[in-house]
Amino acid sequence: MRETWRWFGEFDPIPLDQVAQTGAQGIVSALHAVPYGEVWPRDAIFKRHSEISAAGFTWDVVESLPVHEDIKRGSGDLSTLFANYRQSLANLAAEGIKTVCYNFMPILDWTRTDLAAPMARGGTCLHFSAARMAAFEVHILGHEAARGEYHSDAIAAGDAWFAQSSEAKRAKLLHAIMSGLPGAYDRYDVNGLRDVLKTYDGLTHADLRTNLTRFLKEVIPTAADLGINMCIHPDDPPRDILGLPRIVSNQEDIRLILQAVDEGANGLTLCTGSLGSGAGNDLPAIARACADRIHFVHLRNVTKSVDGSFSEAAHLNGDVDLVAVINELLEVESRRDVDLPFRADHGHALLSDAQTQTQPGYTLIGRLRGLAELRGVICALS
Ligand code: DNO
Repeated sequence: MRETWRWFGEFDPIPLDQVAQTGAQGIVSALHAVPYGEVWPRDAIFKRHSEISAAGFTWDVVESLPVHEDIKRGSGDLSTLFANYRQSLANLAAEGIKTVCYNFMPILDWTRTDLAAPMARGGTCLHFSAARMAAFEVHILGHEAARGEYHSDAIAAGDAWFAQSSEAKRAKLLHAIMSGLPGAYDRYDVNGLRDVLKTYDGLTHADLRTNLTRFLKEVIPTAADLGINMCIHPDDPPRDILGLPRIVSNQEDIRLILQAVDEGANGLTLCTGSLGSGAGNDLPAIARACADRIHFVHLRNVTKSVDGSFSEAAHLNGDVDLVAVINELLEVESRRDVDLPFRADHGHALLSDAQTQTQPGYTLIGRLRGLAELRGVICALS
């Protein structure tokens, strides 16, 4: 398995010469400053690639080439957006970058309610409290119907939290929920979020699936011609949120997507942390079932609670059996004769990490710890 490290370019306070000391060989990066829907210019790709190469790395994966919201909503004439996406793929292929990750989560990317939850022995982790998410949906956004979407314990605890929460705590919660979008993207305030949510009013799971299939039919043939493997990232958390449908949350969802355009170029980012926070998801089984179509791997762990909450755990300490997942992946690699790029996805904020304002979860020491542990597992199993 090929060790990679996510680097946010100009938005990353961790320079590549420090990343080099982690031992990772490849970089996962994106042009975060390009607005969604616009073509990634060839010269900007070249510049990023040169920086990465000059530091002694390969640029192995693009994460992400974002999909414009209009494509997810299926609204209006999408021909320019599809053409732009294809052009970005062509520009990436011309620079030799052949693995492209994306997601199809409406509006938000990953969602947490606490970006610095204290851990027992020091350091902090990212945390999703079903209670606070429920409080946000029900009380702050005013979506009474959301009560039906959460475990009764989470609803009760969320009501109690809201009743005693200060304005500052509510603002902090909004900030945490909005933090999943790296780079220069829109952050919404409560009214802005309400407005953008309205643009998805009435969109069902079936509609979103139709829109994803349409997107795949528009871009996968081009990707295949260019030798690019596309790999969809699962929903995080793998459940509907804010009343928005989500369609990449479990093994059956993934099966439908891979089948919708049944070609190798239509693949999966196996994210053990995102899928791992879904109660019914068996990660080694998903790895086995999707073996031929996994092109990129995020290794991360979570500890789940019955009410739907979860905390990001140390890479080898959570509910997901990462040793078993890695074992499956090593088999996939030998059968397909590929070297799958993986990265230690997220890390705790440990030791001096607290002094550097990184993208949430993308710490130096926490991820280095995760990578080192995973490297040990891979080495032992191989
Ligand atoms: C979170 C990441 C996601 C991922 C996108 C891919 O840390 O795994 O934000 O990059 O969902 O499109």
